[in-house]
Amino acid sequence: MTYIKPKFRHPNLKKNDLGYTIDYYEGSLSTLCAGCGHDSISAAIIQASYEMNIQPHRLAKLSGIGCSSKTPAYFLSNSHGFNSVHGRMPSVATGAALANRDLIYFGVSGDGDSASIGMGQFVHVVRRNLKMVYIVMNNGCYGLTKGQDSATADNGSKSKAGSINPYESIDLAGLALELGATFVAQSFSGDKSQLVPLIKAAMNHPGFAFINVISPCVTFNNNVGSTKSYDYVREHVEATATVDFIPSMKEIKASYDEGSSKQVKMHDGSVIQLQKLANDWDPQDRQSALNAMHHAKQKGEILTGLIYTNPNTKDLHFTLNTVETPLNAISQHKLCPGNKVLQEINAGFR
Ligand SMILES: Cc1ncc(C[n+]2csc(CCOP(=O)(O)OP(=O)(O)O)c2C)c(N)n1
Ligand code: SF4
Repeated sequence: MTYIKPKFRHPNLKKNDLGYTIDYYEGSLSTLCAGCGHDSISAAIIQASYEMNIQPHRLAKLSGIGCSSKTPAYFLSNSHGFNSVHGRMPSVATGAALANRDLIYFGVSGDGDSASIGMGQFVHVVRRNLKMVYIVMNNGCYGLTKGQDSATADNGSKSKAGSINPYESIDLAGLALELGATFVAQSFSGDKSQLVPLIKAAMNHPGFAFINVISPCVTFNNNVGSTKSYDYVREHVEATATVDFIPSMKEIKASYDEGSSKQVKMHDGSVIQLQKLANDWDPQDRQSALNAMHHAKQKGEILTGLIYTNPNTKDLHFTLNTVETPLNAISQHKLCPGNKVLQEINAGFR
């Protein structure tokens, strides 16, 4: 098999506002199994970045280890990237973001990467409210190491080898909500029309934006009895709302029934337009979002869509009162102002 992607493209491919066609946002040829949900998520990231007119060099992709963490090689090849150690993506993202707040930080992880070895890092990046998009490609197993149950595998779910998972699962979206995340969404790799606007909204969120995407592993966890298989997820998906992301400056064209429609205005004037399916749920009320998640779990449903957001959040840079200029653009004189200034700072602590 060759990993070189053919360069042939239709000459009439549509260009975005920056003059780029969608292939400019692609990566190298995927080496994942044919049908893997992760490839569909990469396609949604490519689509969202193209439609949002993202300058690829303004974005940094970060990941840990796993089939999911390999995907940054398959999207946005013109962006920055750092494939870190298993479960350690959040600390690399924190360091990079604190050094340069001018980039969009896009983290990709797996359920093994985030809910087992990386759990300690995950919870702290949520509570610190680092401004980044954090996507978990959740297949309920360790795909890369041949399909062992992960901590998000549902209690009672059957593995391909026939064993039943005896443990309670960790609900990463619920956990993020409890820890104070201000953007929590859930989706399915097979629902691009929902996933693309969610990714766009997440990229525009001024704090930590979490998207848990159920992403079936066709090789190790797509069997009858698995609750992360394509068939099971399709039968149990329950959307909170249809989602549409309208960038600032764009006219809102769609009209919705009063009562079921909700607009969430973001800091830059863009709007998340939701056509709600559940009347007792308010995406800007954390308690109602938690209730909606608990109800769905009781009914054995997978709640998808934007579950909660607070667009008026303050991120880690605000909390730490950091400088606005990226560290690599600060002059040597300012970074190291000399002994006299150091003495004054030390005197201030006495
Ligand atoms: C420190 C360390 N421990 C264990 C491993 C072995 N390992 C590699 S990937 C992986 C789990 C991958 O599962 P997940 O994050 O869910 O990603 P998937 O492959 O399912 O997309 C494990 C345990 C490792 N690479 N490094
Ligand atoms: S092993 Fe599973 S998660 Fe890994 S590429 Fe194959 S289908 Fe995807």
